[in-house]
Amino acid sequence: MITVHHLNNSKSQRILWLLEELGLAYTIRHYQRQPSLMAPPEMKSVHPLGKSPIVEIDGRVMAESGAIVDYVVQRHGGGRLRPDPDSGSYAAYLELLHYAEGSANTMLLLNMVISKFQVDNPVIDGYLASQITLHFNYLEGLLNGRTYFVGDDFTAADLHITFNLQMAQASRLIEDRPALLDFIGRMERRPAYKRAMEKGGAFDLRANRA
Ligand SMILES: N[C@@H](CCC(=O)N[C@@H](CS)C(=O)NCC(=O)O)C(=O)O
Repeated sequence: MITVHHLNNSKSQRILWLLEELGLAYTIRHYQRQPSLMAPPEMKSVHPLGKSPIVEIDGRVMAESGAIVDYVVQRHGGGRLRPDPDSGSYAAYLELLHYAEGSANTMLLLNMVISKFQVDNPVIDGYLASQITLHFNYLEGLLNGRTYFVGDDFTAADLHITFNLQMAQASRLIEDRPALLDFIGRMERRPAYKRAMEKGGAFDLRANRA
């Protein structure tokens, strides 16, 4: 049995959605963000970082959403939701999977911190603006003329990057990027996404904004 320690309005939404896409059985333990938006302290009794998601699977406890997605797809996906490792798309799949929580999340977190603490520094503002343009041009370019980010089929990398795009949407960073907004809409209309939303409870990333 898989247990997802699910914090509201957080990256554990990815894991619920993934498990729904794969039709795997799981239970959810729900946690609510504190007024500070931090996770409640009891999550630290499950994993020392106490951040979401945390998943109990195959007798171990895992944190880091990208690693969890990769592990579940490899060990329990039966070849679904990823390109064949011998295909040309596999490297691009892995790249996007790691990019989401690496480069993309760094930029989004920087944006969140700067707006939350109302940092007013033209050098920092200029750097951030250039990074936002760089990363969303990159993502738009990857999707240009395509239905999914990698190959012809929906993969776990599409699922994984959706959270970053939803964060960007909530922070009004991609209002002028219809292809990315259209992608989010298509992902949110997937039946497995809707089931994950029903089971995970209210999900609104605007609540995490400054
Ligand atoms: N890179 C980690 C990020 C984990 C993380 O920071 N999760 C956030 C929710 S999206 C969290 O738990 N925030 C509350 C806190 O830091 O206490 C992952 O992808 O799992």
